[in-house]
Amino acid sequence: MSVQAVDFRTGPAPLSKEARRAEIEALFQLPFLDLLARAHEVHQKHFDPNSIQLSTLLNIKTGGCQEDCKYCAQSSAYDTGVKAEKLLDREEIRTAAQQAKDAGAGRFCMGTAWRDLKDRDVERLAEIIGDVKSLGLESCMTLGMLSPDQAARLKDAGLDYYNHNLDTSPEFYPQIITTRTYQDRLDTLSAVRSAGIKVCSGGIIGLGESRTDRAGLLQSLADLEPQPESVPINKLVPIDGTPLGDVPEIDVFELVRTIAVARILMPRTVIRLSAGRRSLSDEGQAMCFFAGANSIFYGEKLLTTGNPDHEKDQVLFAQLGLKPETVVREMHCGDE
Ligand code: SAM
Ligand code: DTB
Ligand code: SF4
Repeated sequence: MSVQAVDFRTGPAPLSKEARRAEIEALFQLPFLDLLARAHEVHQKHFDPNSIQLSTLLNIKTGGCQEDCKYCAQSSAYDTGVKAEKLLDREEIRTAAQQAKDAGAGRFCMGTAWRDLKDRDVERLAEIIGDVKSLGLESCMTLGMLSPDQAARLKDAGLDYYNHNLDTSPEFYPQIITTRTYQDRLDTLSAVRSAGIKVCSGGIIGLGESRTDRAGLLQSLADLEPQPESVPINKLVPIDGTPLGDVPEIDVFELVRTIAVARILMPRTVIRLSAGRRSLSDEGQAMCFFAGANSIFYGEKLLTTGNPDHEKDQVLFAQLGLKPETVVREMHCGDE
């Protein structure tokens, strides 16, 4: 029998990527209730499990995107009925941010259907960030690929978070997007991190990927150093006209498992139950919160599709005893 040599100065050799992937898949394979119990224990240790962070999303530039993301309503490659529009006016965005704040949101997230940020737009976006910050909201933008200089300028303007998703595993990715690479996405995340902006990065489940791909997505996210402050887990919202418009819906237990594994792998990260809540029952959402989700998109619209309205979410919070918080803070336990 061969015995792995251990260097006693450095401890056992770190696991290979393949071995780590196998460990993550083994978490997915735990009996459902055991997995939930483990995830909830981690959640309780790091967060108040009854607190939930609320982010409101506004599409500030709709449609006409040159990328070919197979799930997306805004790609010009597919006929989805979404028309291309101009960047919204500063005043319109400020009004929407004020309304989000009045409704109880703590963060205002702005998205553009762009492949990448153009230098000519940077100063307008900097003004918009200033407006959102002046209302006392956290700011987040998702504008496609960013250069290090652009990220530094957005940081100067006061941007708190940048959202840029890895979407799926590196292996499955080329089946979903061909117009930019996984490495392009990692490069943008690295520019964001170097600029000192907090990283929001997650993915989508229900694209037709395997469980190994879901494990691979979480592995890629958990391997970022440091790990993202925010991880949105989106359940595919099927869009007519896209190549994924009629893929079979993912099982709710698989969504809950994905959130639970994310919570175990990224104990200090705020995990957002993102797109797809309209297709979940209240009980399904409650399981996601128990498994470790502690943030949602709050407000009746995502980018081009619907989301539960404020009133419906407020009823659910009351039923579950969840306290909406503008900022959910990780508790320092000092033992890891
Ligand atoms: N254009 C920018 C980009 O892709 O980086 C920013 C906006 S983009 C719409 C942000 C993310 O939303 C995608 O990466 C994907 O994870 C998620 N998303 C888009 N369409 C979705 C859908 N139909 N269902 C679930 N998630 C979706
Ligand atoms: C994220 O992870 N999910 C949001 C946000 N980041 C930009 C987008 C969800 C989009 C859902 C489909 C739509 O409304 O077009
Ligand atoms: Fe464009 Fe973003 Fe949609 Fe991809 S996800 S097509 S980059 S708007």
